[in-house]
Amino acid sequence: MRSYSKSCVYQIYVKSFADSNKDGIGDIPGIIGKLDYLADLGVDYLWLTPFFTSPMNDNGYDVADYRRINPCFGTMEDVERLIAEAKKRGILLMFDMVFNHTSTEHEWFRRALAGEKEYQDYYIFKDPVDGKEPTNWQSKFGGSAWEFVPSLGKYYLHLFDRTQADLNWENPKVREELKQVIRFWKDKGVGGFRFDVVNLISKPAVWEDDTIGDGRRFYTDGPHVHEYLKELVADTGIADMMTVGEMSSTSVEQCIRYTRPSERELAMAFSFHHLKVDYKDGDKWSLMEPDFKQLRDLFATWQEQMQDADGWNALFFNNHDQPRAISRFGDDDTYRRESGKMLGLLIHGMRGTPYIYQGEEIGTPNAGFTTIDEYRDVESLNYYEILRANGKSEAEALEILAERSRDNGRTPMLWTEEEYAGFSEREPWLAFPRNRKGISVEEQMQQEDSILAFYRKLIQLRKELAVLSEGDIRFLDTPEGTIGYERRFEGQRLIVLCNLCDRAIAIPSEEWQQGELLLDSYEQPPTDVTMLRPYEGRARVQNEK
Ligand code: TEU
Ligand code: CA
Repeated sequence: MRSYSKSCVYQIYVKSFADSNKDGIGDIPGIIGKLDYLADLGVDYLWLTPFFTSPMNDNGYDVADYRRINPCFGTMEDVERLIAEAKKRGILLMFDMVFNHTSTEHEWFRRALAGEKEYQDYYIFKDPVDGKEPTNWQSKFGGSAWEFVPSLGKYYLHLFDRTQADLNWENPKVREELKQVIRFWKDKGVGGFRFDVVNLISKPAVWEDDTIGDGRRFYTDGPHVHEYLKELVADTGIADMMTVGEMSSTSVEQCIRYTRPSERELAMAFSFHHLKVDYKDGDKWSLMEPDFKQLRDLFATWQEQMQDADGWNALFFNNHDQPRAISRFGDDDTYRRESGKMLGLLIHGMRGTPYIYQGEEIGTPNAGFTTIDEYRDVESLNYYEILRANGKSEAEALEILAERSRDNGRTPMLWTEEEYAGFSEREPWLAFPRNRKGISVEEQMQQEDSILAFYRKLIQLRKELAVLSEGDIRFLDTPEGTIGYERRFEGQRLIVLCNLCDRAIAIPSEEWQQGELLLDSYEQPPTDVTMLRPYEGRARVQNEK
């Protein structure tokens, strides 16, 4: 049994959670003011997106100093107070360690630019090849992954924005510096860590063009990644802490190695294959309806194979990089309540540790932006230009952004129905979702059958029902458009059935309709148990005598 099998993590996008000093930007004191809400929800960990010193070109994922607080978010005193106040309520903090790259404003990079050889070796500087970029690799935010520095006559690698320079993990000094950062925060009482794109840290020994892709196959789950992780974990003593690695374009086999307790790497991993089932030909910027058969098969593969090999999944539909699942896979209008609950049940019923992203628990929809000046995200702004340059009309490009932009998940938290949603008392840095009527914490606190109340129950049940936290999982052969699985533990069986479509679907098996109805995304219990209503999610428990 894992110490975190009964736990639930709540992710806070600091910039958009709660603004205490009325400057339109969420901050650390704002979070302190909401700790009672989070304790009442029942979550065990808070993962905070980066709030360290940063020029904010990628909203803090471009760190200029890992030990200092960006003044727009507060002070070190605020952070220490947050850790202490959370602890009083039985909640631990997880900080976001962005160790694949630093901001180009980091002191190490500045010294590298100034010509200090020692610091040039902290990054990946390469000579031009035939007067051009060393390889044809592409940045994940569009354009080349190499930036030329005329004063040095060299290129540096940046897998993300040009102001996010990739660190050279081959250099033991870099690894030691990063260990010091972990020790620093661990000593402050932080309860866990999230590691940003940590499966990209080990770059290949040979630098070559990618003739079939953007270069990712050379550095994803790279040659020394497991070695580096083991070293980082052992030397900082975090093997038994709550840790999660963000794994970009990874495989089940790799995630087994990252998370199997005997490997002493990480507690769990985020993988993203299930969030690409609406990408046409794997391209995020080509729209397609979600393929629910593929979604079901991906869940089945990841759940069953990780289980069989003693791996552990982080369970999630939403984060700060994703459009809102309720708008993507549910119905954020007519069936908002039913589909919001159903998607919650689908995630929380599985084997792993569930993550809730702020606003998910009240069914926050996509932003609904219709003009380019409403967007803030560097990736969205870059891709808008790329789409336009590739011949898309303004309307087409905006339609794609409305579905795919990361800003969909970054709109400020809807606490109340007031003009500034109780988030701030002035215009926030990013607009609220266009469609927000009836969607607020205040409103849903009053209702017994709200999405919020349902999430509270899901979190509670994981603590009470061993079959949920410890049970084995097996996927059921349910009709297309539905996803079903069973969990089993010590004579108890839990059956979860979810309908992802806007029409009723017949569920043939008698055996799945038996037992006590534990949860239903509809307020009224089913009249015909052999049917799943539109967007219905249903969980039953059976006890074998
Ligand atoms: O994200 C890594 C990442 O590759 C994606 O989620 C990315 O946003 C998407 O693939 C683009 O289509 C992490 C952070 O979560 C993200 O916010 C940062 O921008 C990124 O790393 C760089 O630090
Ligand atoms: Ca503020």
